[in-house]
Amino acid sequence: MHKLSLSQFLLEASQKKEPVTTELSPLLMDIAQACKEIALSISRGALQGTMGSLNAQNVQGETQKQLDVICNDIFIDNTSRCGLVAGMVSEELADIYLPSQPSTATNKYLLLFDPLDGSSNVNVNISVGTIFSVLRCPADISQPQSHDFLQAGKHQLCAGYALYGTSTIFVLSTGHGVNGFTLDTETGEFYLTHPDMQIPADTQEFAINMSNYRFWSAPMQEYINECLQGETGSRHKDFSMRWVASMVAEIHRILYRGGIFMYPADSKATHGKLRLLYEANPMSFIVKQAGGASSTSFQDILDIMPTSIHQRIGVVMGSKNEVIKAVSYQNLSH
Ligand code: AHM
Ligand code: MG
Repeated sequence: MHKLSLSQFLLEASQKKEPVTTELSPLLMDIAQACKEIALSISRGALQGTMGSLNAQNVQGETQKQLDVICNDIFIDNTSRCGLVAGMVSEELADIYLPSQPSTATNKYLLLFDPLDGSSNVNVNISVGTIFSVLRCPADISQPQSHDFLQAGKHQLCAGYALYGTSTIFVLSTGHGVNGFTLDTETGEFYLTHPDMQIPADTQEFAINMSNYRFWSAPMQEYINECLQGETGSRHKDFSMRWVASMVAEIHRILYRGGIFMYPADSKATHGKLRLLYEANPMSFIVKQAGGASSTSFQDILDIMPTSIHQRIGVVMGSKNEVIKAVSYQNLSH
């Protein structure tokens, strides 16, 4: 069986005259390399003595794990080299990061990432991931500042994630659909295994942290109540529920077989839990490219004009018709 490697895939995209993919290819190969190294580091966690927490908190006030910091360093090391990145935003860094060698490329990019999403799962051997987003660096800016990163998600040039699960899968969109590549641990190459991923428009599976029920808005409670009533309720169909507490695993499952993923803003987390620039936006870009939808319940996530680099947001995303349905409860309440 002929297998198409990630580098061959990017070359073919260049031949099809996809300018963004062509320009970003060196950076995408560096990101893929970072993800391979992160996969290795995570898999060796207990053996290399890196499973613990640090006596430190990140800018979100969350306790950092040793692996959060290690994965952040791996990601920065690998992506600073190609000379295309003018600046970075990471979940693990309070401020923006500028590579020590300023980019001299004509077209420069901004890289935003969560190096180890779902890291509370890492000690218990459950899937975690890396999420990334690429924006254009404004013209004539070689040393970007925080405000240069505050661009609506619809302006992303590229987004992707790596899922470290039973195998390592790298999923990518440069605005021409969504493709998934599996790491062959024998050759060290990613190969195309999930071409043109499409999210089914309808679903009978939802993902939400039910323990937050009492904090949700009345429309969100009502939506979930009706899912739980199943065949006997107004939805006339039974639903199943999943919650991995690892957004990358959740979204990957939805890309594969449909579903709706929700982490709404509520009375406990009034701005939501997930971060707009390096969690909600890249995942929304991928979900939309795969035919799905994403919303805060009030607004399309990709239309939001960010106000700060670590901004949080409520999230409802996945199968298009189910997202429309979930958001409609909110609208009915007005
Ligand atoms: P993190 O970036 O600190 O790992 O937090 C994000 C994660 C998501 O992957 C997941 O959807 C969510 O937090 C789980 O939250 P909870 O533990 O409240 O269920
Ligand atoms: Mg995260």
